Amino acid sequence: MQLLTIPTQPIEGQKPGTSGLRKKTRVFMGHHYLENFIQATFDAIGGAEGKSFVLGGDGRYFNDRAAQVILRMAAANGARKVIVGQGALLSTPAASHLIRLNRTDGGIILSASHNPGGLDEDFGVKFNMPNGGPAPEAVTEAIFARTKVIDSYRIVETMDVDLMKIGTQVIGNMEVCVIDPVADYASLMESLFDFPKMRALFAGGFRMRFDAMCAVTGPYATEILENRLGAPKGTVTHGTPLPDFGGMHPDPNPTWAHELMEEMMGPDAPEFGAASDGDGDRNMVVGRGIYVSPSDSLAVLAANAHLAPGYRAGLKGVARSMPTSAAADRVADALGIGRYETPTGWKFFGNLLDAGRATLCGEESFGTGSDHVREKDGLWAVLLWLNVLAERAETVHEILHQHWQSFGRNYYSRHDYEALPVAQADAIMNGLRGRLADLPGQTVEGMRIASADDFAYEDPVDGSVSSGQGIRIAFEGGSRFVLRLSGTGTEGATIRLYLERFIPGPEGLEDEVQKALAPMIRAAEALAGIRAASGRAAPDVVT
Ligand code: VG1
Ligand code: CO
Repeated sequence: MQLLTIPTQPIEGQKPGTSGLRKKTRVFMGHHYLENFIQATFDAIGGAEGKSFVLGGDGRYFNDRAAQVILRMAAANGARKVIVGQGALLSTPAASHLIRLNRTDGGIILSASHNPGGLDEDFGVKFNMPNGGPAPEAVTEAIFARTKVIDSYRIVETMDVDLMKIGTQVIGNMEVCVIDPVADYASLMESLFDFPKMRALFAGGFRMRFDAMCAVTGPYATEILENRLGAPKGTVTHGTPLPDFGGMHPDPNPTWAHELMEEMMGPDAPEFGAASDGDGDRNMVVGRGIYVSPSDSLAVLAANAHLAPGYRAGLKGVARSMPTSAAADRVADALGIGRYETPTGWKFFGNLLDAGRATLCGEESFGTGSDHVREKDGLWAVLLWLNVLAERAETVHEILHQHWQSFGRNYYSRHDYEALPVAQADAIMNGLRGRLADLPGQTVEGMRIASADDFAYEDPVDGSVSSGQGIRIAFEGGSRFVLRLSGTGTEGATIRLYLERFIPGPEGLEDEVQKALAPMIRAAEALAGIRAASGRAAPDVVT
């Protein structure tokens, strides 16, 4: 086996976004592209010498090849040990758990999450810290800085490791431990939730559908729902991870998980439905005939988490990303616990979780999680819902409607304008940004603007500041819209328009969402002019 130092040159654009580096698969497969980024990552964390890591991905095209390259590079950089999921598979939350469980020095997750996979689709790499959470901005900036000056990378020449064989193999002095990707994660779930009660629920005829969207959650959901909780075989659909996700777009929302939505809204719908994304950190939850928005899901889970054994002692606090609706805030206030508003992306929750300030976290983009790991966790959220359903013996419909009666309802929707020309998207954002100071006090669509700003966050734990995190226009009475650019896309620029309208109740809680938001939608167009500037008649995706 030969240790090689390969000369290379910086490659432009290796800047991690909201969640790791995401590019077209062919770009990642390009000459030295992956190698440069991995070497830059090792360099940015002070080298890999003597360190241990977790490695796995969502099974998309190039996952297996990339894993072999990373193993050879880890060995060449002096790593002591790498724990790999069998078949190079690990869901993002399972990887986070394994980092914590084995106290490794971090982990490398191969995924472009909810982006489609395949030779002509997307690939991604993210680095997670020893706490199991995504690298914070200071680290991703350091990685990016290294990619700009890199002149060589280290790799060993050797045969592929057999990643299907459970057990320990070696590359030079480095151990490669291939493990069952599901077992430790399933035990963690069993420690948090009342499995006997949930088993009894299924034994009593409760029906559920879980759509794994041909992505990584399939084996996890099958083991936990069908094998351990006794849900009938076939409860999990699209349960085998495929390199191109079977052509599906593994984004669990009503648009992309339409098969599940049709079943749940149909005549013979099961009681409960759920879906997860490419790497298993997102979730969508649906009841028979009723869709639960992610913001509402976070609020309902915050109000009911104490019903599950792992959260019986109560929550320390609830954190949500800024564009997520304020529904969870009112639950936190009612519980008398802390609440936090962070920029988009899970990396901003890590400090709050580590410091014991927050127990539950959530994002409007179908992400929910807790302090059991340091990533959002799709299956965890579904199991917490199941545990609540088993305890309360009520339907999703009843639980959601009672929640709105108690707390009021935040009508909520996100409108995505995808793959706009970058200059056009920037012009729209800058146009609105330039007028922020003049907006407060003005009236649009009969609503008075209470405040307008570009969100900046000061981390209450380490004092770091992140600015330019989204333009917020708030109206009197608690309604608002938010505009920000996506940091996960691989083509052009995507503008996300987040719309929210608060109705305290008891009247007006049952309206159709887009209808209830119509004044906000008109106000956003009047002020930001997305449709006027882009010529698009409507958003590409509405969630
Ligand atoms: C999107 C979501 C954000 C989420 C991120 C990663 O980012 O809006 O809430 O944390 O994806 O999720 P952006 O910058 O495109 O809006 V995942 O499941 O891709 O790891
Ligand atoms: Co994801």
